[in-house]
Amino acid sequence: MELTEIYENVIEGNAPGVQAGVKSALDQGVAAEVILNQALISAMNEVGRRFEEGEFFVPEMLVSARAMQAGLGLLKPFLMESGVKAAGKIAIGTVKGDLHDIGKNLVAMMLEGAGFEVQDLGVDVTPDAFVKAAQGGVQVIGMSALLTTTMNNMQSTVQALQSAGLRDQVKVVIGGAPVTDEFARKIGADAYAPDASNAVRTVRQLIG
Ligand code: B12
Repeated sequence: MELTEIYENVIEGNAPGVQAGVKSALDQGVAAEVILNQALISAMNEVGRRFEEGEFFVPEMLVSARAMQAGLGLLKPFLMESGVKAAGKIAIGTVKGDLHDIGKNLVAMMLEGAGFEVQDLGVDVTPDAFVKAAQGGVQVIGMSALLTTTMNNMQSTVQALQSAGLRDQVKVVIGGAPVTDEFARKIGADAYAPDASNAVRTVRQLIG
């Protein structure tokens, strides 16, 4: 079965294997969301578990991440449901000190597919860079953090927006594995979303 094969290939860091599996699953009519959730994301969860257990180290995590991204590239056109256009502008980035970008890229991709104009600020984004983006006229600032040590930089960004007098002009939405709804409220963000499809729904609500 393709899904198990894709899952195994992500864990082994076999990018060509992942791509072949994704192509073949798509050819067989397996939905892109199913491939994403049941093969790619669940494999990354297992990679995280193995890292935690000391079975995997950073190099293994990295090759798995590359293999996942190779698969994600093929899913992109299928995940980007077309239709509604120009729903608004959002700038998204991974906060300062944090290099994890798979989730952020996925959220950016889904937002684009939903008709938003997305400015991707990349990784290791300083509060200042978020402020500059807000000055550029986006309606929403999206922040991603995967580390408990970097999630506090979300708060620094909210404060920087405040100091720059921009807090009332932009909505702030945050996400990433360690982030919660409660944390979002605590740091003065407008919203939290647990995954990419909820991110689209949340941003729509914030703007609408
Ligand atoms: C892949 C990976 C890496 C790769 C990243 C490659 C890349 N290009 O992104 C590499 C190897 C570089 C890496 C490095 C490190 N990592 Co790492 N990594 C992971 C891993 C296995 C998977 C993350 C991932 O991509 N998941 C898949 C995506 C799709 O999920 P996601 O990011 O959560 O995103 C979803 C949602 O959270 C949400 N979302 C995400 N962003 C946003 C933003 C907005 C606005 C919204 C609304 C929603 C949203 O939507 C997404 C889609 O559904 C996790 C384990 C895990 N289970 O999370 C560890 C993990 C995050 N890493 C960890 C650690 C410790 C590190 C290192 C410190 C290791 C080291 N000793 O060097 C470094 C830190 C480097 C740095 N400065 O950032 C720990 C963090 C522990 C902690 N509590 O802080 C984890 C949890 C592993 C573990 N179990 O211990 N890592």
